[in-house]
Amino acid sequence: MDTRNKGFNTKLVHAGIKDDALGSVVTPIYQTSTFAFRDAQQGANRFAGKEGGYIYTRIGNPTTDALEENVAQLENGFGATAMASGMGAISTVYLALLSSGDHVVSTDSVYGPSRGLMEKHMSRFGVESTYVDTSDLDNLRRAIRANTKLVYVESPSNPAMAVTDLAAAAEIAHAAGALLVVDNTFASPHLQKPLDLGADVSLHSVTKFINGHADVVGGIVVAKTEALHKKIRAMLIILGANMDPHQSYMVSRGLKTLALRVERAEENARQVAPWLEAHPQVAWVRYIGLPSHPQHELAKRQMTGFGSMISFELKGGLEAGRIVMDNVHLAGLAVSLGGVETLISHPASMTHAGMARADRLAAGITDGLVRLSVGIEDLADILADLEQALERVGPAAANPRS
Ligand code: LCS
Repeated sequence: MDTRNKGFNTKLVHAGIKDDALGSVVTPIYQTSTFAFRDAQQGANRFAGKEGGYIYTRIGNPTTDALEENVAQLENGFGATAMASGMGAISTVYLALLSSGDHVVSTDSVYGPSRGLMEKHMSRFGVESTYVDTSDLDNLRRAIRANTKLVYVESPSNPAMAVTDLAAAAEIAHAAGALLVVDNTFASPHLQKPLDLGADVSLHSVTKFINGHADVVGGIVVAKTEALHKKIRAMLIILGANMDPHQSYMVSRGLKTLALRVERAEENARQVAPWLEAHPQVAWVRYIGLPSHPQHELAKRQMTGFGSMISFELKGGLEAGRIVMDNVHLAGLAVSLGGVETLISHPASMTHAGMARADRLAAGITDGLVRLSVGIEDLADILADLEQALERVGPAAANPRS
């Protein structure tokens, strides 16, 4: 079925599915490393690109193709490339699009390793980078240099929840002759379509909302044009960070319910965020659906929902946050996010521990920031769990920082 002109939910369920001779309703797992040629000439033709067909799973596999076609359609890209992990996707994009002497401007509060890879490793190969709060476009404009080739934005960012105006960032990048790459993991394709807003590349850790069941690690990159898609795919093939067919099958399975899961989790988060904000133990809450969020209006404009990621800090700072994390029972104390289960974590000592403290603080990732990925459980149970953990902190008034 041609799903390109169908609605988002229809694409989620049907896009990319490969028909097979037995009438399988979903794309089967082609768990094979290689594909036999009819004869030597066919092998030579496939390698020369004179004939279609599969060669070798690092180069292409039908199960992975099905997922790639689905996500490319969801975000209106020319094509998508699936990787072994979100970091596999990010490293492939950096290596495909950057060369020695190039400069990158990026969001200061990106996922820690995305920044670590750039500052600690791409720098060894002569790539320069500047990290700024891209939610203020003047910072982005000021950071652009003559050799800026890439603007790399994470919006909403992990875990500061900073939102960047993607259409404006695309204009600034393009005027400077640079490409705009967006890490769309926190929004998911259901809530934000960066390519429609002017970005050249959108990427995801599919470990999060796209797979949604905390049972697979993976990544995917969607490119707007054929030229960019080919460049990224060629780098992936040579780098070898490809997604395995079984992994692709699992992700395709999870993806079908993306909209249902994201909407249900957001329904909960829309209740949890104001509940936390009103709680006497809580110093501040960052949730893009709250009017108190500095980019709430922008998020409303460029996204179709607010999602389910909440950052907050207790009046008792890190010490109080630790008490809550140690006493939740329903919420899992674990990194990762975007699954059906509620998870709680502490970025400063976990996902962003590799960042210099001064950079971390400048990016709004305070020592006491606690991150909550709200799941699809019953709201009453999520709130009761948080309430009993917050009770362990003791009365707010007795706290030195309250
Ligand atoms: N981009 C974002 C926004 C992420 O949050 C992550 C992982 C990645 C990329 C990398 O993806 P991966 O290789 O792990 O599939 N974020 C994590 C987090 O916040 N906790 O654990 C992993």
